[in-house]
Amino acid sequence: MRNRSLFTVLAGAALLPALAIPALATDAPTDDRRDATTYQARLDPVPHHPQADGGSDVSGHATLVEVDGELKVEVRAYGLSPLLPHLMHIHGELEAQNECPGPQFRKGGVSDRLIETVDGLPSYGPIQVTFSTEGDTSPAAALSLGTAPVADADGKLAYQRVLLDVPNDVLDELGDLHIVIHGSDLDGDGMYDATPLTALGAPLEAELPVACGQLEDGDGQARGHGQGQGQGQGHDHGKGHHHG
Ligand SMILES: [Cu+2]
Repeated sequence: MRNRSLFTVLAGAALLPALAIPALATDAPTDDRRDATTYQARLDPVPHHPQADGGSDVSGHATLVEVDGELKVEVRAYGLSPLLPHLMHIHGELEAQNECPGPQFRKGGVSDRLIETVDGLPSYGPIQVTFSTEGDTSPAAALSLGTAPVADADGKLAYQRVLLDVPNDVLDELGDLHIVIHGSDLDGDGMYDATPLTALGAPLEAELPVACGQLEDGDGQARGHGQGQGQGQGHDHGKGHHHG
């Protein structure tokens, strides 16, 4: 039963990849920028054991702009499993320091060579916000593959949405929180396998964290609103491959 409903959800998501790439050229009127605060995160691969992660090598960039309690989110990521939905969240313990997990967090769960979502919780903290394509953006939607953004055939993902229901205590703490992207087709069969299940009760491939980045107050003077592929952000990407 569980497997069947998972496949139904995945099939639905795969049929509607266009939904994941909203071309919002004209968006909310943020021009007057009252009290706008910008946060940026460089997303780097989660350090699974390289022989256990199916060659996963996901990078990306997130820009969050908070204006009057609304949160405009833009995420671009590369190297994701193509044509599959990728759960994305803001993680973090409020009023605490958080960080992206290092290799020492591989322990536990299905595999001691993978950093499963639960394995990483002590590092990046619990889910606070879900970057869904529509509807609920709360932690309740954290595992909803049907509304998760879908990567294109090249493994690229572009997500943009204005979130209206982010709690104020989360908005106040954004500078201490993290963005995590999930989902890796470990065996490369073009789908998320229904098993094994992790401690979350979710299929490992669908929930495996693949990229993580710390949000930093990027205020200054928003260098290049709507920046392109993340170059010139003052970070050395080091990876040198952006998959087109
Ligand atoms: Cu997450």
